[in-house]
Amino acid sequence: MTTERTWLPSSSHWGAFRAATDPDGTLHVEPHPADPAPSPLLGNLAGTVRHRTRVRRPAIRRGWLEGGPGPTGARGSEEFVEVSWDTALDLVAEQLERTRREHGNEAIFGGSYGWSSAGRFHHAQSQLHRFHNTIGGYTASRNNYSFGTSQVLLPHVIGSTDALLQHADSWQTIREHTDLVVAFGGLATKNLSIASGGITRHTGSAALRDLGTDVAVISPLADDVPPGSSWYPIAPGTDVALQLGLAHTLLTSGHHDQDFLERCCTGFDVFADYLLGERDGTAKSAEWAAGICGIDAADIRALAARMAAGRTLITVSWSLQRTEHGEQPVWAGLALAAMLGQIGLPGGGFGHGYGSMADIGDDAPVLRPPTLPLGRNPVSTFIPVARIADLLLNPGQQYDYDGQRLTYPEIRLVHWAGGNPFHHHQDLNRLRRAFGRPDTVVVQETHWTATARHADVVLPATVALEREDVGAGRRDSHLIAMHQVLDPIGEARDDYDILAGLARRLGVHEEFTEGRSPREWLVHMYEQWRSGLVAQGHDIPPFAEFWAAGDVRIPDVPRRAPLVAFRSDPQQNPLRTPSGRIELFSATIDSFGHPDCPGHPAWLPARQRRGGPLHLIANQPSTRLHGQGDVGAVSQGAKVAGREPIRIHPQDAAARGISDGAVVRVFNHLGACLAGARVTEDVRPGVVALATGAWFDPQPDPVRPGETLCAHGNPNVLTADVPSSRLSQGCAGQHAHVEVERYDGPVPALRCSEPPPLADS
Ligand SMILES: Nc1nc2c(c(=O)[nH]1)N[C@H]1C(S)=C(S)[C@@H](COP(=O)(O)OP(=O)(O)OC[C@H]3O[C@@H](n4cnc5c(=O)[nH]c(N)nc54)[C@H](O)[C@@H]3O)O[C@H]1N2
Ligand SMILES: Nc1nc2c(c(=O)[nH]1)N[C@H]1C(S)=C(S)[C@@H](COP(=O)(O)OP(=O)(O)OC[C@H]3O[C@@H](n4cnc5c(=O)[nH]c(N)nc54)[C@H](O)[C@@H]3O)O[C@H]1N2
Ligand SMILES: [Mo]
Repeated sequence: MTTERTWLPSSSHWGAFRAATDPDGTLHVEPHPADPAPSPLLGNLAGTVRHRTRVRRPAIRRGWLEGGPGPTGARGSEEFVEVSWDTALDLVAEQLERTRREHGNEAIFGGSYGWSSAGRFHHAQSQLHRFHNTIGGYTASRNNYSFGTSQVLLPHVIGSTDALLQHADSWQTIREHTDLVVAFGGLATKNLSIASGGITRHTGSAALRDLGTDVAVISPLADDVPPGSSWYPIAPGTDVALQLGLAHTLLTSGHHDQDFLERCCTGFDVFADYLLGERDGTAKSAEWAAGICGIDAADIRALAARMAAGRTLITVSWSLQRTEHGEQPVWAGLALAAMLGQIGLPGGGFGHGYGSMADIGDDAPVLRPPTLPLGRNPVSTFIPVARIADLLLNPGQQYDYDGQRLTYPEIRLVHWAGGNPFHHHQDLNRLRRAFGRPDTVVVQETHWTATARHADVVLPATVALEREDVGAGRRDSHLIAMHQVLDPIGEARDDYDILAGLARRLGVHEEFTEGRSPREWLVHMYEQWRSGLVAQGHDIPPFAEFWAAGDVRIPDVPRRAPLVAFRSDPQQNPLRTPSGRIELFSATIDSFGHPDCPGHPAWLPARQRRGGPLHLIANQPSTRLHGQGDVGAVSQGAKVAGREPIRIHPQDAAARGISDGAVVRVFNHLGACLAGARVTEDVRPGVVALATGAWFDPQPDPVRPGETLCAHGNPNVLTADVPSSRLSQGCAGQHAHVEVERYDGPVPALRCSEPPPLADS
């Protein structure tokens, strides 16, 4: 017996969809009809939006409510008291007011990094920034966790990130023109589920399957290898050695493009001297590289010959720069491509992020979707985003960033909306100490995440399905009319509504809201977007028509190819680098004098790393987006004994008496977690893989008195809180060194999948 369901359109970072509810509240989700390969992550939604870990009422940590604001070690371990909205908003407004009066707006950290949800208006991070801009500003964060190291490096060496990311060649162009793709960091199909802001048509996995081009995949994991390609199972963290070995082979066999290097690049002479070992006495030959990266010298030479024989695309995944010295694999990859001389030719040259995100290689138009105006932040203080724990722990301390000497301000109040630092940051035990420092921590969250549990005031936010919005990614085929499908849970409010309530108490309601309801904002943002396109001659329907139809096709706009123009005439179309060309030696970077990022791409052995004999890869999860959806069916279905799966090679498992399905303890000098063993030849010997995103669940170790562990398997208890380098201060969380042992103690029940202890006021 089937009843007629009313399907309403909505969207998420993992794809557009339509949803319907049964009278009993069951949520049904179907992919957008135009999506040829919908993401399996849609399967997490139904179990997530109504999960018992939803925050239902405003809640305040008992110690803060009774003892007032101030530094404390109690965050993350005390019960919460549920209060009325008026009480919660009055108290937060009072602390915002006190903080800016006594310490200045700089003492408010509003950087609030995180992906929140799809939807251009209710994007929590944007709402929060707009709100703080209306009350005098905040200490901000700069760059992202995704490719924050490249965001600092690339402007110095190729003038911008856009040329490589926004204007990347499409899979179609690669299919037509490319003979060989050399993919450092692989081409992980799992990552192609995701595009920030949404994606209506997933075309990446099919394009990869039918590429019809030779692909050489350089990765320690087999799942980064599309069918039909050759796998080079490299030792993690050694790609630069391989890249230099390839470059040395090209140089000594005369396969480098001298004309391109002279016309379009600067500094090749310095790099060539380095390859030949003119100054350090070490030639970066294929034999030298083989000794470091574990790929045979003969295979390296053969790969170099193949690269020189046809149209070659060298691509480096974002994961490689999310490591110590993360600039180097990106810069060395660019140098290698420059030596082949094909940068600016279709399907050739250098790519960054193929296999990292769905919108790299997509052929949908690059067009700015409707946008919420954020205003201006009167405070100029910022941190590079991954320095959050240093900021809170070390006020007054100086540090380097992109050639500047900056000082950490003193933060008194932290306000987070739409992000989960207890998911995204490294060394979570250190982050817990850092979160003990401010006077007040306010978190707007949909769920009782670890970040919400470490707050003083938790304000319950609606999820996207509980409100109206318009959704699209930066490169998307459709703009989606996101209808409201569900009533807000409990007393949850939209972030906009929460912030408008604070704005009213602080006397800036009119500035913040401009007098518009959410629906009026949607119409306003849409019509602004539409009028720009109509002026360019596109036919876009008015809002009411768009809303009724459920989506609108985003018009095709001409693709730009800045590197093509540059290549054809570097004098007329210079890059925005000091020389106007690709910099294989950067006098600017060299002048900063950082040993961890010299003036040309270089092999920098990892700093002495304690921790253990196994190299841990903490990559993106295939079963969810970061921590989002971890309580959903797809993520839960992949757990092993209720813990996050860790993959380990049969040799390493046998040596430790670990069998498939066993609970293991993963540990190093920074922390420990439990995980569920998956014994598989899909990982290189000596490597273990534990994806990010299992909800952090710190508990007393049942076996070792006085120690704690994450009972669930969050790898960020094991990653070191060190920057990629002093140049970029980027996130280096992709790698750690660990030991793994069989765990025979009592397996603690998870606390993260229940709300924390809540009391009534
Ligand atoms: N070890 C290691 N760590 C990493 C990485 C790695 O490779 N290795 N990768 C890093 C990368 S690339 C990234 S991008 C980060 C991602 O880190 P985050 O973006 O912080 O991770 P998410 O889990 O997506 O967090 C978004 C949060 O927003 C909440 N949310 C969703 N919708 C709303 C809403 O409407 N309102 C409010 N108030 N909240 C909402 C969700 O519940 C969720 O908790 O992680 C980084 N961390
Ligand atoms: N399903 C899913 N997809 C996602 C996300 C998600 O959470 N879930 N997150 C999205 C986000 S925010 C981002 S920024 C992108 C990130 O995109 P990436 O950073 O590229 O993704 P990762 O999965 O972290 O890493 C990709 C692969 O790099 C390989 N790798 C790691 N270390 C090394 C090394 O030293 N050498 C070599 N050669 N390979 C190595 C690993 O095998 C890993 O599978 O992913 C996006 N896509
Ligand atoms: Mo990311």
